[in-house]
Formats: sequence, C-alpha cells, structure tokens
Amino acid sequence: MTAPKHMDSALLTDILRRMLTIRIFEEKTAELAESKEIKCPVHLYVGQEGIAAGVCAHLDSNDFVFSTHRSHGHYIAKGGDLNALMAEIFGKETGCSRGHGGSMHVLDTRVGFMGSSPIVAGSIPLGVGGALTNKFLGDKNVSVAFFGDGATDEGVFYESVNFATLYKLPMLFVCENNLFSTHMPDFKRQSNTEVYQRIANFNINTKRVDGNNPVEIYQEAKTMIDRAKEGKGPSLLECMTYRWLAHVGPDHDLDIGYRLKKDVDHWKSRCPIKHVRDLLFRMNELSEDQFVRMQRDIVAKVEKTVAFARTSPYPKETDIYDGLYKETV
Ligand SMILES: Cc1ncc(C[n+]2csc(CCOP(=O)(O)OP(=O)(O)O)c2C)c(N)n1
Repeated sequence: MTAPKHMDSALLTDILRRMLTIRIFEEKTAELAESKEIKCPVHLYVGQEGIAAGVCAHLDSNDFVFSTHRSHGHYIAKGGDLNALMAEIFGKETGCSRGHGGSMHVLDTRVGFMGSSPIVAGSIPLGVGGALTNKFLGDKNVSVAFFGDGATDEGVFYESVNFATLYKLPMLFVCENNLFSTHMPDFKRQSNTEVYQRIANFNINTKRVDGNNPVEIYQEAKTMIDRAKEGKGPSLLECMTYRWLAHVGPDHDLDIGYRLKKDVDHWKSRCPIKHVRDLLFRMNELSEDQFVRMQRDIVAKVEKTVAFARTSPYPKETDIYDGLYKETV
C-alpha cells in the first residue's frame, strides 16, 4: 500500500506522534483532575486529536494559532512545550502563561500560539486580527482560528468571516463540529446544522470533512492554506467529530441524558489515532513494537511534565497584575 497524496511515512508518523502525545497528555490530565490534584477546570480534547494534528502539521512557529477553552491539543500540535503546559494547568510560575492563566488561557508566542480564549467564539475575531497583521506585514504566514460548533451560534462568527473574506485575509477558520455546545445538540440551536453550507453565502471557500480522518484533514487543510498563502483569501474547514469525555472534566457525561453510551462507543471505534496507526501498519512503515515504543516514550515524557509541575513554585502574589496591561512610553 502506498502513502496518500501529498504525504509520506515520515509525515504520517509525525501526525501520529502529535495525536498520541495529545491523547496521553489529556489522559494524564484527566487522572490528575479526578484525584483533584489539578484544581483548574479542564476541557479535554480526547477523540478530536486528528484535527489539531492534521492542521498544525502545515504550520511553523511564524504562523498564528488562536484557540478555545479546549486548547491543550492545539497547543501541543503547534509544537508547544509540554512542561510549560502541565505547569500552567497546575497554576505554576513555570507555566506558559506564568501560572496566571490556567487551562483556558494558554499563551506561548514563542511557538506562534497566540492564546486561547474561554469566551466562546473569542478565537475567531482574534484570528482575523492575526491574519490582518500578516496581510499588513506582507509576509507569507497564515492565521488559524480553532473553534467549536457552539461558536457558530454567535454573531461575531459571521462578522469575522465577512471581514476576512471581504479583505481576502490569509486565514483558516477551523470549526470542530462535535455536535454539542455543552449539553445542547446542534439541531436544538440551529435551523441549518451544516456550518459549511450556512456560511457559504459569504463567498468563502468552505468544505466539510471527516474530523476523525487525519489524512483528509491534512489534505484539505493543505489546499486551503496554500490558497491563503497565494493571496486568494480565507477558507473554512468544518471537521465532523465527537468528544469522548465530558464537556468539562474527566467524566463521560453519561448520567446527564444528553448523549448515549452507544454514540460514544460508535465514535470511539472511529479513533483518529487508530486510523493513522493502521494506515502505517498497512504500508509496512510501522510495526506493533515500534508503536508500543512510541507510546512508552511519550508516557515517560508526560510523567516528567507532572514532576516538573509539582516541583515548580506558584507565582508570587505581588506579581498578580503582571502581564495584564502593556506599558507604553
Ligand atoms: C460567550 C460565552 N457564552 C457562553 C459560555 C459558556 N460556555 C462555555 S463552553 C460552551 C460550549 C461551547 O461549545 P463549542 O463552541 O461547540 O465547543 P466545545 O465545548 O464543543 O469544544 C459554552 C456555552 C462562554 N464561555 N462564553
């Protein structure tokens, strides 16, 4: 079996490693939240890893990413520092936001991770601002805003798409449609649940893909990012997916009544990590042993992040206002 178009085994392995790192990091975070060692609310990304990995595989540290309350996967896929992320979730001084932000305010400009916003839809206008900056500077970088389907319930989504399309900004809107906004399904919120169709009248290039197929995501993101870099304007990629865990925290939300175990099990059988792993198996580019070793290495790395976070100091109370305002002369 040969590699899919525009891809080779090294790239597929890179995407697999990014997804596996996110999964293992999130599973550890869930465990620490369960035991209450992590006190900050955590919105976990388990099940959606293929989207961050497939999109961010195209980006370098000069490209911008803007994220949401469910940000850990985006930061990791963008090349973020695992120690700095775990320390941030612990609220420690060594965290990427110096312990002032926590899970929902992750920021690391060194890797072009321009911040996560817990204000639903907040990443969208911020992403457009990033794209406008790139356009003014005349560079070849793109700005990517990740957001959920719940964000498309907000007016600012439509204003932002309109502005970005009108000014042909180098921007990729990535809608991670996991079918729910907290506990409310899409069909109870929207008369047209197909985001990519709803937005098409803004003359934006748009497509819906299988959000659990990292190959499809990578390939479509490539077309869209190439287009943005050629000055042809923004695109919107709608990725159909599902979160395996609760809206917030380590549980499964099966006691609330808004979703059924059989739905969760169905989506678990469509695991994005398994998808790429099995593809590499079929290509004879990965063995069971190599996969187990990759898993073991990542587990060891994630365990080190916990030790790092535990032994790091908390920020000083006297620094509480640091970073709130930018000083001007
Ligand atoms: C402006 C605003 N309204 C409401 C909330 C409360 N809230 C937090 S997360 C969330 C659901 C967001 O759903 P979606 O955008 O689909 O992302 P997902 O959680 O599914 O990843 C809501 C309504 C908020 N944080 N901000």
